[in-house]
Parts: sequence; structure tokens; C-alpha cells
Amino acid sequence: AMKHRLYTLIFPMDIYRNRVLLGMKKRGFGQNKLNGFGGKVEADESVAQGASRELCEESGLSPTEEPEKCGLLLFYFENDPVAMEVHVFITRSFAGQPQETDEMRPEWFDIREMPFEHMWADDPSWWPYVLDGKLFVGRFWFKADMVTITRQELAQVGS
Ligand code: 6U4
Ligand code: NA
Ligand code: NA
Repeated sequence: AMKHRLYTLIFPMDIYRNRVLLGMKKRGFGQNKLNGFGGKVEADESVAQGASRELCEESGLSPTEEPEKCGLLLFYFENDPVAMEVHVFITRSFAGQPQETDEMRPEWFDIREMPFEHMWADDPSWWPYVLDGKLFVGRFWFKADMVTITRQELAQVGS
């Protein structure tokens, strides 16, 4: 079986104003893209703990409840033997104010007007599941350009 590396991706939702906090990634993987917050899961933490930790480190917000699971994404890149296994969460309950960090410049967006042209190419496919509260699993195969998707599978899971 292919080797996987674990990541988190978390979206803080302001349910009163129908907004989601995204961050413009300032460095490293996915630089100059807008995305939720997240990163590698550390050895001593659960994926939910990793999601909370990354949200604090990258946005200045801290969840005041366990983040809610919403999906699982697997990304395969041409010529990369290690797949990315990304656990996707939302949180509707958090403390603090968004703060720019070394890694991210946070900005609120209307949940129905996502800036997909500045996001990863897979995001418009699975974002509707997040909005509908449906658990999903998706697999996307990218070319080395990290833009072109050559194959994809996406399905709702559970009830
Ligand atoms: P460093 O800089 O090593 O501390 P770290 O914050 O641990 O990095 P990072 O930012 O490289 O990890 O993690 C990648 C982030 O990008 C994760 O939140 C998952 C997310 N991501 C990767 N591929 C994606 C894709 N195709 N679509 C998407 N998010 C993706 O929406
Ligand atoms: Na990160
Ligand atoms: Na990080």
C-alpha cells in the first residue's frame, strides 16, 4: 500500500453571519492560495487536537469545542510516493480574533461566495458537502504542476 502522511484542514465558521475564515498562505506548500488552516499531525496528538493546534498557530482563533469532522481527502501527486491524507474539520465555536501570522493572512468570506479561483483545484468539488453537513471522502490525483487534476473520486459517506 502507498505511504500516507497525515494532515489537518480546519474551517472556522461564523454561523451568525454565514462567513468562513480562510487564510492566504504566505509560505511553503500551497503558497499564495487561500485555504482553511492546518498542517501535519504531530506524533503525540489526535487529528482533532492537531486541527485545533494549527488553527491557533496560524489564525489566532482557538476552538472552544472539539472540532467537527466533515471529511477525508486523499491527494496523490505525480512522482511523489507519499500521499497526503487530509482530515477536514469545521468549528463553529471559537475564542479570539483573527490575527495575521508568519504563515497565514486571514480573511472572512461569505460561505456561498467562495474565492475558488484562489483556492486548490479540488475545493469546489467537495465544499458543497461541507455546507450540507454531509460527511465525504475524496481522492484526487494531481499532475506535478499541482493544478491539473487527472482523476478524481468523491462520495458522501455514512448517513
Ligand atoms: P510546516 O511549514 O512544515 O509547519 P505544516 O503547517 O505542518 O507545515 P502545511 O501547511 O504544509 O503543513 O500543510 C498543508 C496544508 O494544506 C494542510 O492544511 C492540508 C492543505 N492541503 C494540501 N493539499 C490540499 C488540497 N489539494 N486542497 C486543499 N487543501 C490542501 O483544500
Ligand atoms: Na500549515
Ligand atoms: Na503549521
